[in-house]
Amino acid sequence: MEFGIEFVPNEPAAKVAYMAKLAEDSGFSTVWVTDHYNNRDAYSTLAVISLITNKIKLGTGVTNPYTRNVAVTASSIASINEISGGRAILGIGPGDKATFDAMGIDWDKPLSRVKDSVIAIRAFLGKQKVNQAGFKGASLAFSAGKIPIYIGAQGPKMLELAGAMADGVLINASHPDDFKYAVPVIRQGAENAGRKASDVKVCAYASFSADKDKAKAVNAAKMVVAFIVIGSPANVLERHGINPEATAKISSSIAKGDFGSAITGVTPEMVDAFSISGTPDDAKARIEELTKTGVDQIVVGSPIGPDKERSIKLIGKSILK
Ligand code: F42
Repeated sequence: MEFGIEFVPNEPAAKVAYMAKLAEDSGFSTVWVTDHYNNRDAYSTLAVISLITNKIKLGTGVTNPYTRNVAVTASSIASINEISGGRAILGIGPGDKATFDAMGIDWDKPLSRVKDSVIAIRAFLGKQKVNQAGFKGASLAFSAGKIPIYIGAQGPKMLELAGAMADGVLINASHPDDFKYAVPVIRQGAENAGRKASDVKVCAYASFSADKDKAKAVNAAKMVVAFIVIGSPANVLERHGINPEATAKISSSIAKGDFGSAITGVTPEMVDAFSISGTPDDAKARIEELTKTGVDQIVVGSPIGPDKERSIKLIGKSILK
């Protein structure tokens, strides 16, 4: 099992890069930086991380084809690949509807948009002239090297698309049941496209919270879990037996800005379904289950733990080594 780690650039790049260096020293293989217009810029953050690390791979986790023109995305990730000595990975997904609404962006045909964008970006990275996806002979003026492309996916069609064309898939989920559903869909997509299942790395982009004190770890995860619960489609909540009334209560608390009540509304079942939370031994048990479902990489995502720095060291010492 490989281990990646997610950082949200909601702090200055130097701080995120400090944590990324700690993650590298603790044994993580990949750092994924999220992309939302209202946080620090993902590529600037990755550039700073590139300069203070030596071997950890560096990915956008994930960007999208709506807020950035994909010719610019190709140039940005190629630059990160150059700065880092070939360590870049492009993570791209359809994006986050809530932020698009606020930006006045239409979420038009996300599936085809991701597919066309990946084809165009591969062509840009191969220094070809691009004449699809609305481009009229655009091309990059420099060579980027080989950069893997991972697709962020949850829905069945996006998972199938990832199986058909991506080097990997980043799935926002933490529970084996979600992967028992997703992995066969990805593999079918790969098979239909004449590829091998092993051509597509499956990554569990999981909400993760580790501490020696289980209660502290679980409490730190609750706010993240609350947001996942209210953002999850009905079929996913049903898969985990989550009561719709409990979900509606959390949703209404968050809408009112009453985060205390939202946290109180998060049940142990919700924590179990939507995060990997607890002591390192609890996490190891869950990781073993995920391995059996076909997951290749666990991405340790927010909150990481009640004290991020301490938790990275703890995960490194007790889970990764
Ligand atoms: N989003 C961000 O904006 N920033 C991030 O940093 C970020 C990180 C991240 C990490 C891991 C991860 O898994 C997701 C992440 N996301 C992030 C969210 C990501 O961008 C997507 O929102 C998320 O993966 C959800 O995608 P989805 O697979 O559920 O796809 C949506 C669009 C969906 O509805 N898919 C359907 C499906 O079955 O897969 C298909 C919908 C469809 O077929 N649409 C048709 C089409 O052509 O697109 C059009 C249908 C019509 O009627 O028009």
